[in-house]
Amino acid sequence: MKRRIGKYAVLMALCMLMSVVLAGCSGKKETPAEPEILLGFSQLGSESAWRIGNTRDIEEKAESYDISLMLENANQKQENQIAAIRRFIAYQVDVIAFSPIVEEGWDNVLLEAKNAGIPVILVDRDINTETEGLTTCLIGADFYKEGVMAGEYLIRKADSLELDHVKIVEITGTEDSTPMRQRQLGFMDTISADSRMEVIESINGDFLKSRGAECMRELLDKYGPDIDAVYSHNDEMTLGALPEIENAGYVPGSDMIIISIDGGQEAIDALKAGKINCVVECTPMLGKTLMETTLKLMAGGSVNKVIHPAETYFSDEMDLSAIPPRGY
Ligand code: GZL
Repeated sequence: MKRRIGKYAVLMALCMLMSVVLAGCSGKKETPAEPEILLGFSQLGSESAWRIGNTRDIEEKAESYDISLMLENANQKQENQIAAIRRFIAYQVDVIAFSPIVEEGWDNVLLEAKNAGIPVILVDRDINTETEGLTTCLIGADFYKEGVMAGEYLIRKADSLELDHVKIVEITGTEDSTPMRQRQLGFMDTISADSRMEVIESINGDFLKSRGAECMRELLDKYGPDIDAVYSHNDEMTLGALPEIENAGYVPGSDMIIISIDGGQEAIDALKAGKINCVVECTPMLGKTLMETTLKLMAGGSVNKVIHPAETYFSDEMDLSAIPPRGY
């Protein structure tokens, strides 16, 4: 903030001078422009349509809320996010926001931000720490609930197909990330009481399309026709898996129940085509809430510790024609 006080003093003096001159001419009292708010945002990468949509939305909303945005893309590396946060501190931004790629390993750099007096907003994903007060709030989905919605759908689908046993393969997101941990926990907690359900293997696809394809090939080689259901933690991996299922001679959505999470346009199109049975929504449109929270913090206001967006699911149980364009 010190770095910018000098600049503000000059700016304010110029504004005062201008307003005096103009008032002298027009007789109207001008109020000086509000100093800009500088938000530093560390985005974890560009691994999926969800992430690209999230970045685009944050950039668009920063512009519409007139907040100056310093956005750095970490290309899926935690060390790049830590370095970006240190740059934001050195630049004395007003607020830091970031989407932590994994939950652990943030205490030191967040302590530096705290000591610099810069509030930190978590976007999309959470951190796991014993230290209180490192972050101000979390703006992001209830991933546990997404896992529950996926599990509840599978139970209803098993009922409607009158299945007495459901062998499930799970393709998980990035190891130790909040969505991976919570989507798995919510799903397992929901199906565990149903004796028909059996998870025969869980494999890490890192939220990537290419890894989703590799994982599905491996699972088909191992289990082939024994697979009754695929639970995939994001659309990208699902969209990588679908062609592998078809290449192996199976019909996704019929021979195997396919459940995915995110709700991007391509997955919704596959749902409408009957290749996916259920898509749980996870909105990337967090920019508006991030900007409003930033403005509130800068005005000295208080914010909720956790801010979850409203989310739903889409499935072959409903009229899919009414789903509006997804925007990501
Ligand atoms: C979820 C987000 C996940 C998406 C993936 O909020 O963190 O990361 O589900 C993305 O598509 O890679």
